[in-house]
Amino acid sequence: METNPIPILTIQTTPFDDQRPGTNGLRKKTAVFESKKNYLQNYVQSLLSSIDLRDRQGCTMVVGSDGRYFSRAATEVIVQMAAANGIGRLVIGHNGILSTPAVSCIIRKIKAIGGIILTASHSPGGPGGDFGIKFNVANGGPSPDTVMERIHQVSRTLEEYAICPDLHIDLSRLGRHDFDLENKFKPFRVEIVDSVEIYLNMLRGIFDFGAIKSLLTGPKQLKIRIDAMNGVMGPYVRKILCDELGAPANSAVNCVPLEDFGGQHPNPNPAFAASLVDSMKGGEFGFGAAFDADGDRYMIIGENGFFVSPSDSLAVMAANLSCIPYFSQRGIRGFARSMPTSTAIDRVAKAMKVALYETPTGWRFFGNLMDSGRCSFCGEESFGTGSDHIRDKDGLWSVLVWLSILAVRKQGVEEIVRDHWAKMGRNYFCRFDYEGVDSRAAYYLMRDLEAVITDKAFTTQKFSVGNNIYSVEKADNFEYIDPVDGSVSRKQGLRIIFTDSSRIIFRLSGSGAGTGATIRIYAESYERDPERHNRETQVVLGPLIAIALKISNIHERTGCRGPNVIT
Ligand code: VG1
Ligand code: CO
Repeated sequence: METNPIPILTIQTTPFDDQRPGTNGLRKKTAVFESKKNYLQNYVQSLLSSIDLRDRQGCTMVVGSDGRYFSRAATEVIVQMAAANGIGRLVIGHNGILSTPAVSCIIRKIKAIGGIILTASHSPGGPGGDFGIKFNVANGGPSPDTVMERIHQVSRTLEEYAICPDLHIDLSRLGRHDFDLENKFKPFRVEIVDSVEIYLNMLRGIFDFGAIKSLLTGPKQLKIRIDAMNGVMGPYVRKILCDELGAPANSAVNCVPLEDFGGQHPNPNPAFAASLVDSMKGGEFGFGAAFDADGDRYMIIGENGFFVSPSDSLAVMAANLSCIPYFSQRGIRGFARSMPTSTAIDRVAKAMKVALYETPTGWRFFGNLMDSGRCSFCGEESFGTGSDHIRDKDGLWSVLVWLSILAVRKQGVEEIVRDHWAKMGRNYFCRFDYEGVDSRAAYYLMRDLEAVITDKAFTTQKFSVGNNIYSVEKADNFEYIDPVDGSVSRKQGLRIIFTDSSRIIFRLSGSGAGTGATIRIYAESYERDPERHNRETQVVLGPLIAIALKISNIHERTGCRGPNVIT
C-alpha cells in the first residue's frame, strides 16, 4: 500500500469531432493518438463516461494490448484514468499483453463490466502505422452500436477528464497491487495476470487436448507450421500448441511480439502471410496457420499450400463440429454469418436443419444471437470464426477446431475441403479491396450505385458476359432487424443477388484509420458439379467482377486502376 494517498486531478480539455468508433473500435494513425494533445485522454474519458456511474463505481475492467507501439504508454494513461473515474479493479495482461479473444474470455470469467484492447487489429503498427482502441462490453463482445453512439456523443462535448498522474504501475510484476486514492475509502486494485493461463484453461474445457496431442506427437505425427506474424499470438502459440499440445518448438515462427510487427502487415491472408504459404508449398508440413496482430483472425493453409478460404473454413467447421466435445455435448442451436460471407454455411445449416442468421459486418451483431441462445457458431469472410464460448472471433480456437477435425477424421486439410465441396457444392468467393479512395468519391459512388440497383428497372436486368447470362433476382441496401431487441441497422451494404444464387456486394469499410475510404467488392458463385470444383477462383468469378466494375464505374470514379488487395 502506498503511504500518501494519490491525488485525483481534473484536467480541462477541448473536444474532438472525429472520435466515432468504426466497425470495431476507434482507429487512427499512431501519431494522432501519440502526438495530438489529449486525443487519447479524451477518448478514454468518453469511453469511461459512457458507462453508467452506478455501474462504474467499484467495478472491474480488463485491459490488454496486442503489443504494438504506444500500447505501454496508453495502458498507463488508461490505468490512471480508470482509477480517477471510480473503477475499482483492473485486470491487465502481463506486460500489457492480451489477445482480443483472451480479453473476451476474461471479461466473462471474472464478470467484469467490460474490457479495453489496444489494437488496430490487422493493420501495421509502429510510429508510422496505426493504433486503435477496442471496447468490449460485459458479455465479452465488441460494443454494440448504442454504446459506440454514446461514446461518440460524449466525445463531441467533452470539456474535462479525470486522471491520477502520480499512479504508476509495473506491467511486468505479476500479482495484485493496491493503491490508496485521495478521497476514496477503498483502495484501487490492479491485478497483473498471466496473458495465456485463463484462456488456456477455457480451451481445456472445450477440446479433447489428448486427441490433438496424439495428432501432433504420435507415430504418424502431423507436422504443422504456425505463424504468429510478430503479433500478440506468440506467447499463446508457444504455451498452448508447443508446451501443452506437444508441437515441436520450431513449428512456431514469428512468436516474439514486436512493436512494429517487424514492419509487416500482421494480416493473415495469402498476400501478407506469403512466407507461410511459401513454406507450406514445400510439402514438409501438413497444416499451416497464421494470425492477425490481436489474435482474433486466422488463416488455414493445407499441405502443399492449399488455401482454405475463410468462408469455406466456416462451412467445413460447421459441418464437423461434432468432432469437438464442447459441441457434441451441448448440441448446436444455430449458425450465423455476416452478409458478405459466402452462403456455403447456409447449405450446411439447411442440411443439419439448424437456423442460419445473416447479420451486418462486425462481430457485435452476433452478440445478441449468442446471448439469447439462438446461435452457437458464426463467422465472417474476413478470416474470423468463433462460437458462444466467448463473444469475439477467436483465431487459436479456430485452429484447434481444425486440428480436432483432422484428428477425428484422419484426413488432410485439402481432402476434407474437397469432400465438403463434393457433398455440398462449392461456393467460389473473392473480395476486392480498393484502399485510400477519396472519401467523397467513395460516398457518391455508393449513393449513385444504390440508386441504380434499387430502381425498379434493375430487377428485370440481365447481364451477359461471354457465355454467361446473369439475371437479377433481388437487389437492395442490406438492412438487419435484430431478432432479440428489434433494433434496425440500415445501409449495411449493397447486394445484388442473381437467379443462379451468385452475388455481388459493395460496401464501405468501417475499420480504416481515417486516411481515405476503402471500398470492398465481394463476389460469389455456386457450383454444384464436382467436375467443376478445380477451377481458378478469379476465372470463375471473372464475369461477376466485370459486371461489378461496369455498374459501379469504380475505376473511372476513383482513379484506381485496380484493387490493392484481392482475397
Ligand atoms: C473489417 C472486416 C470485418 C471485421 C472487422 C474487424 O471490417 O471486414 O469482417 O469484423 O474488420 O476485424 P470493415 O468494416 O473494414 O470491412 V478485427 O480483426 O479488427 O476485430
Ligand atoms: Co483482429
